[in-house]
Amino acid sequence: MSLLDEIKEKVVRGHINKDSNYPPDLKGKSGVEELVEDALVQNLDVSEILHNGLISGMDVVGEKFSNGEYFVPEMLFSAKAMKSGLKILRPHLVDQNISTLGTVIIGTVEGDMHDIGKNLVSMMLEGGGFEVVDLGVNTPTEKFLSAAEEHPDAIVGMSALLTITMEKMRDVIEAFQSKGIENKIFIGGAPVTERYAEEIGADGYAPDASRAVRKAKELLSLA
Ligand code: B1M
Repeated sequence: MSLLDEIKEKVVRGHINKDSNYPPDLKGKSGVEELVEDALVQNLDVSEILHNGLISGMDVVGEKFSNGEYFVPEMLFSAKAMKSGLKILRPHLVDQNISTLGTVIIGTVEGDMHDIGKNLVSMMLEGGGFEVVDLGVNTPTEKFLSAAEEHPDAIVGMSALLTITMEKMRDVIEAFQSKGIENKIFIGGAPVTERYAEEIGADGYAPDASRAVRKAKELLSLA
């Protein structure tokens, strides 16, 4: 099994590191942390580690949840394992020396607790030279509004992973419009599409973290 496949498998099993007790049969064996470190030592491409190891592991978790093989606790263990890997990759995704191109306010919409994708977008934006104001998860409309009022030149990014919570994006955009707040808004997240972005009047859509950076530059007329 390749190192990337091993990372993927350990994300699927939710095994963080050698000391983790979960799952019991893997205690004492390398987990996501050790394997991501190994991959970096072996000079594997950071983007490969991210996409073909960590993210593809989460895709399998999603399939297992859909077909009833996994429940919320298993998803949570996998999410923790994924985050432990992302933490190690972070310095490689974020170059601290790049000057600020502009500010991006970002948050996962109200009712939605998914933050892995949003955090990845934040990291890539920081790596791309943006200052990020991260509002976290379950972000009420008012919080987006007050952050935008505080940062009138910033662009606003919203993330949603649930079909029911993505409707909150529409509410936020309507609230911005009715208050005459003109910050540009872009959106993303697994159920979100370009067409949906157009429908609700968002200024942009990005399907993944690297294209989120491109979109942010485009919205600030930097691309
Ligand atoms: Co949830 N969950 N979950 N979950 N979960 C999904 C999203 C689901 C698709 C699983 C499934 O059924 N196959 C499903 C949603 C179905 C739907 O509505 N269409 C689902 C469900 C149903 C639920 C609950 C309702 C389960 C329950 O309680 N019965 C519940 C809801 C809780 C809530 O939010 N209120 C729930 C809970 C959870 C956990 C807490 C256990 C955990 C989240 C932990 C965390 O985030 N801290 C979790 C997880 C881990 C998932 C899956 C397995 C993985 C999500 C993930 O992190 N992917 C997910 C299935 C899946 O997506 N395969 C699933 C990896 C991440 C890198 O990708 O977030 O898509 P993603 O981000 C991408 C792009 O979308 C994009 O860039 C990122 C990187 O390329 N992107 C943006 C994201 N935001 C962007 C913003 C941008 C631009 C691009 O601009 C601003």
